[in-house]
Amino acid sequence: MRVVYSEDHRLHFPQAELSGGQFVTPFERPSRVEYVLNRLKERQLTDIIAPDAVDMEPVRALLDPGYLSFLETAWDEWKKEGMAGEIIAANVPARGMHLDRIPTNIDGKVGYYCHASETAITRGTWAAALSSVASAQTAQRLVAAGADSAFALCRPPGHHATADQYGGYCFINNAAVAAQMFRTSGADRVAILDIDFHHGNGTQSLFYDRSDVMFASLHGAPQEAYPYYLGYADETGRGAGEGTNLNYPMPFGTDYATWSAALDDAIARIRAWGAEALVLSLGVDAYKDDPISFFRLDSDDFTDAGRRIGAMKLPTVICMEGGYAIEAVGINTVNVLEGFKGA
Ligand code: 7XA
Ligand code: ZN
Repeated sequence: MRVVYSEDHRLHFPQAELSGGQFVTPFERPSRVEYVLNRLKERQLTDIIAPDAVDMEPVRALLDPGYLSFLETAWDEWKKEGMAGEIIAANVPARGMHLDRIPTNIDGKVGYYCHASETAITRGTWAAALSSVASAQTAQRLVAAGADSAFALCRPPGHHATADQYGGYCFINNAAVAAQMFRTSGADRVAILDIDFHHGNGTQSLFYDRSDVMFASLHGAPQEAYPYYLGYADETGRGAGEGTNLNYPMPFGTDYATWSAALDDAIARIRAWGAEALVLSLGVDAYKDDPISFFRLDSDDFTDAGRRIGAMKLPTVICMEGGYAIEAVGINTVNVLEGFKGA
């Protein structure tokens, strides 16, 4: 399986994440990618290429122009305003406030376009986010041209990013852009399967009203887990999209037996719906030792999950999302890829 990856991910390296009332070294850090690359090489998966230049058209087709312009200029505006540190949202429009009037002050704009303040923007965030979505786009083009699958080693990840908000370490929704590109390259029905521990609220929101893209997500129940305010089982889609949104929230301590039963159900629903192409949002933070998650999957379980997903035999783009048990991120990610290929 070809791997697409850009060294420009390193341009996004925040020094701080707001966690537990403290500033800590971000869990989402550049070395995550190094662990995956090292493991790929250990397993002789060395067909690794750099992405083509980003194509903004499919990005613009999905995302709000004001949001894209904000991401592009936020760092310069922040510095011009005399802010000393990294960009961290300190104010957000809360219940009862205007959700439709965008402040001109950068501090106000940051809150408007952000949904979670753990995520910092730095000087290189925009360039890194573009390189990440470029990897997803190149992977999609490879698959559209006939490869059975390709792995986009995206960083920063994307599945929490909506049309106009960043958060959860995500800025541009890489998987959503790949799905949109499958639509324009001829697939009538595209499924996005999200196995990251966290609900893919951004992906859900981007396709919630659409009947041509199915979204299925296995995740920690929102009562207990970030992103907290979306991801319930009764969110099934709206209007034309009714029935094409599938959420599988699961409680603290969920093991592979329960998790894989949900996976099988999602796979059966995607198959029955008639998906012609698949985008896999691959987070490996359902791992038992992940520091910010609470499922109990073991490394071997990721191989089995990859096998089950590969058995769908759909043209598949795999986009990297989360996973923070740093020593195991490479093993677990590559286990999914090997299981997928072995199916
Ligand atoms: O899949 N998403 C992640 O792995 C990011 C989760 C961010 C949690 C931070 C909570 N403040
Ligand atoms: Zn996650």
